[in-house]
Amino acid sequence: MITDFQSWASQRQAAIEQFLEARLPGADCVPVRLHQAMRYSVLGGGKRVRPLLAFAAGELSRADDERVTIVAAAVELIHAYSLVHDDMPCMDNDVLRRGKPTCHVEFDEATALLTGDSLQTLAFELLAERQLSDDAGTQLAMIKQLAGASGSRGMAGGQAFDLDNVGKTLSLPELEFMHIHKTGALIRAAVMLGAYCSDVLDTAQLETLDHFAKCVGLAFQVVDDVLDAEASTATLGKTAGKDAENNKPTYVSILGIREARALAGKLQHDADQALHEFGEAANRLRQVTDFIITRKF
Ligand code: GRG
Repeated sequence: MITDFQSWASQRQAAIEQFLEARLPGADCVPVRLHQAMRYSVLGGGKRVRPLLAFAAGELSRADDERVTIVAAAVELIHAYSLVHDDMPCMDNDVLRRGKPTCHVEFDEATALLTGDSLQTLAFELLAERQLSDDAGTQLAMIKQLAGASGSRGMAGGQAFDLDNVGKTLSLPELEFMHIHKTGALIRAAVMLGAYCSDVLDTAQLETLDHFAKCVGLAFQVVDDVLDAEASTATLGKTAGKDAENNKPTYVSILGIREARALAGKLQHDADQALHEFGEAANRLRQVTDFIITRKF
């Protein structure tokens, strides 16, 4: 087992890249433009935070690496689809993502729409095509969890709430509600799907892990808001300062930078507390959490 986090993360990021590269339709496969746009939007960029969480949870549950790679890839495809659609003129209207032109800028709007659609369905194809659990019922529950996390009661619902509230003042609980859905649901799914690839954790342990994932999901968003306010476009690889420019309610706009940072620290502490009962077996999850909190982009 690799103990050094940086080596472990690089190895897992490379594994996910290799898997996605092989599993995405080839750039010369008809319809060529759509497949090129899918590959453009997924490959060669991103921190792969959600796959790292799935791998770390898989390590906790001693799951088979091949199975975890598939669920990690599925979650990353949903994430990539959400970024492509979020960047479109009808939503955030952004031109830069992962240091390069957004999908609709590089290709066109119709292609970007179809790219997001196709990445989303490919994610579910992956979850259905191979055995991911020894129990078929568990595998169905995994598919259901990713669908729920992505849909109107998860990420898409959070996005709708976000769009409805541009320019409005939100209370802290309302902001939390939005982010638990928009960003948190997929992060929770990453952790839980990684863990579900084996059956060693009991129901109470899975609930504990879900609580951990909820804290991490919120912490991720708080840090994202701080970075949007403080980091440069060059460092982020996406347009910085968009939240303030678009008059969006964020943890920074409600709490200020200092309090927002303190909240991220508190959420990391809560996440760590949740892992207490797992002892050292959860060290990888602690390391990924630390990476999420201390990231610079
Ligand atoms: C369009 C259905 C639909 C949903 C969009 C997730 C989302 C909902 C929009 C993305 C907009 C955004 C910037 C959200 C803040 C949190 C977030 C998801 C940041 C980007 O994720 P990272 O930092 O990106 O993991 P990389 O590029 O590293 O993968």
